[in-house]
Amino acid sequence: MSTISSTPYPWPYDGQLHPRNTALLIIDMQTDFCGVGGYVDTMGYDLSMTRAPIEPIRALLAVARRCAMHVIHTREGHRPDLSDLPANKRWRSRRIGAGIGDPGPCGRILVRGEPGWEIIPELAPLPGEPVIDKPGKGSFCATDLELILHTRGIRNLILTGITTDVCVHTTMREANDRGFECVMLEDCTGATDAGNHQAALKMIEMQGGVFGAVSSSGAVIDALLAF
Ligand code: C5J
Repeated sequence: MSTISSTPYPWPYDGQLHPRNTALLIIDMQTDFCGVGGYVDTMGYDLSMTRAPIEPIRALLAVARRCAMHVIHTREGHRPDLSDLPANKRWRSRRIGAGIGDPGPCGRILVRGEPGWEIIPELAPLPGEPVIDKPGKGSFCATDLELILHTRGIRNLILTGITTDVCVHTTMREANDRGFECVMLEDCTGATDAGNHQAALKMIEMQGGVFGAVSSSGAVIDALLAF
């Protein structure tokens, strides 16, 4: 039996924690969400909030790789011809002055292949680590993530990345509904709004852990070092 210290219950629920059945999921750590000149910066948000998780994720990633735990990255982005960009998503982004598909300081905003869409160098994927390209907020919608998880025998998901209240939360909800056992790490996530970050974490803990549990990178590192 192995669990990590987390709220509202020690995670995972059944004590079946092992690097072989668990994945570190790193969501959307792209320049567009945390870099100067990217989408979030162009919208005018404080980048320190979405950059805060970089170092905690980097430290956890190093330990996860040493323990041969599964590591999976995601990127939000659209095809260059924008055929997978819903008109309302584009319209809303243009309202706030950062039109998806429009040119910006880091290339076309949230378009696959552009500099802003790349994962930041500090957290660059290694060969063999799957990278899931997704057109939406959730990582399961219009992707092969679920198939990859099943193929690898993964049933526990450690959720990190940005933003807490949007892509990370949507992915946690999607995963929970599919029967995966999820934990979100509070220091390895960040939002464009501090209140939303806190609220997103609080929502997980209601109803006995309605979407899973909340923990920190330190608790996961402690557990991994025991393997
Ligand atoms: C957003 C994301 N916030 N990765 N995307 O639009 O959370």
